[in-house]
Amino acid sequence: MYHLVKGIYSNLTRKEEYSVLILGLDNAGKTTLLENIKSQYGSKYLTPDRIAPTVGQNVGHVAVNGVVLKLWDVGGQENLRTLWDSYYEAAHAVVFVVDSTDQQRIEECKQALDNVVSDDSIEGVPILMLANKQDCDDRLEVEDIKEIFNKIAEKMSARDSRVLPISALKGTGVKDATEWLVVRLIRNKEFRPPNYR
Ligand code: G3D
Ligand code: MG
Repeated sequence: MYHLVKGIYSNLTRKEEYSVLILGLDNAGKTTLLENIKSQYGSKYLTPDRIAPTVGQNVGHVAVNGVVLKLWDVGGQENLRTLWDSYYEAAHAVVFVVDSTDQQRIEECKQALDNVVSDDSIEGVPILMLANKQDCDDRLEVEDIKEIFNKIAEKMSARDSRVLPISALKGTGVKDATEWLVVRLIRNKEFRPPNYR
């Protein structure tokens, strides 16, 4: 009886969990974004001045609109980028963070995103591009970033994709971005079913 009740209870309380991969070049703001999402949705917060370059991976769980997001912040240095594809099969969405102030590396950034969207194991998965550091004066505007990434966006036409402006440091736009993501994750759930926890 205990097991039956426990089983029914855990069925009622189990939550859908979606894995979200946070990718982008090193210094784009991935770890800052993860910490900001955790702070806005009530997970333990690490202050931005304690963030060191990510060598392995950081993982955070947050509950948003009735589902759980498992956010993976994978290191973005060149030698770590080859590891990204080992995460693709388990990913329900990709967040690609762009440093809007780093015009010098925009080509490298395009190449990195192109590699991501060209990977078969991630086909059909929603992709959210975030034009980060929009609080800085020397930034590219979201429209410029859209234009730069237009060619790649054409390859993504069959799936949900979007470019949104944020400041991961100040938290501006982060909730809108997270909520956009949750809607798309749920919409895509037959194609890529969630895990249950
Ligand atoms: P990464 O994890 O993608 O490598 P980090 O990037 O999150 O470590 O961020 C790299 C640097 O960019 C950090 O600065 C961080 O504070 C800064 N940063 C991240 N997001 C924003 C933002 O929205 N606005 C501004 N102005 N800065 C941002 P430091 O100086 O600590 O290296
Ligand atoms: Mg990092």
